Amino acid sequence: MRLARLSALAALPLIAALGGCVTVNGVEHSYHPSRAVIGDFGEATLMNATGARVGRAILTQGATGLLMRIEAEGLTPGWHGVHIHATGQCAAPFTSAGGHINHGEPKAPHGLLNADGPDDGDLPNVFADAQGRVNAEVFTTRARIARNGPGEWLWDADGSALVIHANMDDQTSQPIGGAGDRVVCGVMAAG
Ligand SMILES: [Cu+2]
Repeated sequence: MRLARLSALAALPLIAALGGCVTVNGVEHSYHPSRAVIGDFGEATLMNATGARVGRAILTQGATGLLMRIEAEGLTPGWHGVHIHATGQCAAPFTSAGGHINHGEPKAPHGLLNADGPDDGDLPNVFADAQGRVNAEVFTTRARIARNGPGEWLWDADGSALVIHANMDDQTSQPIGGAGDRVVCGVMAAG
């Protein structure tokens, strides 16, 4: 019993030392560029080409990427390409939103299924039901709203926009996978 107590006491400095190590690692971890601090939120009001509100996107920062919930209506039933565009301006026909965010060096071609891609703005397609409604969540490791972490920072000087296209993105062909016109656009902003 006495020996056990001594052992336990002897172990205390070791536990403290281990704790210190964990803390040190934790501090290093928090500065590691491959992880973001969780907790930042953002949103985008989604507009169609006539300027009507057709939905919203809710952005939530995760440790390794950005989760985006997309709720929209009034779309053509079927698959639609969705991308993060480089400029936070949504004046119809939404060319004001610029090209896709693609700040990598060297810049990568478009397409989640492109052997040399994807670019940073690429996202999976979303599906509009028979009533033209979309409810989806997409996740990307190539964009962030946290100040530090993986991916391109969406709160840069000219902002960013979420764009839904008329057609499905084939995730391979240039420049936008055949996704066609920009039918919905939302300026993304900190929440
Ligand atoms: Cu696009």
